[in-house]
Amino acid sequence: MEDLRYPIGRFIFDGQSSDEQRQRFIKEIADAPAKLRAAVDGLTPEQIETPYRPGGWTVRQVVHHVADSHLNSQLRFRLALTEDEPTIKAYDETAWAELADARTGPLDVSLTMLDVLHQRWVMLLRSLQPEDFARTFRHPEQGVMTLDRTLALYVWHGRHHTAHVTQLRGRMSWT
Ligand code: NI
Repeated sequence: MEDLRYPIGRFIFDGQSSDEQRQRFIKEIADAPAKLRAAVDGLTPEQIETPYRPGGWTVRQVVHHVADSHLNSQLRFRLALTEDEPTIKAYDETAWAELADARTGPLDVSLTMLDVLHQRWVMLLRSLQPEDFARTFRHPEQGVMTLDRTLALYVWHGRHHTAHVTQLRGRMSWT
């Protein structure tokens, strides 16, 4: 049976990445905005207002959520690199997705935000040494996280939400 909420499965991480895996992940971070843009390309206004699953976010909310989420993640990388295991700020992603701009704003604003945000993120990631990926921050609810895990998580996160859109398009036979 098709899992509408987890089209690519849940996030799995086995502890540490090799340098080769990290380079592949960084390439995926670099390519992610274009993949999300391609996934929504050509959708009609009505299609953009369609929830990706019954009771789920609309395509529009998904796109704005990715921008909100990756903005927060990028900040966490910078905090972990410049402070000693900082406690980061969690946020209520469900409530953010209900703010007016996330419910009604043009997709292109967040797609453009992701383009430039990921350019800056990739510049940072490419400058890191292998040992930098062992640096940590503390999430107030989920505990201590390494940058290795966080990098893998946000590769998964981009693919996960892009798959919500591509899976919906396939299921609805939208071309
Ligand atoms: Ni998400």
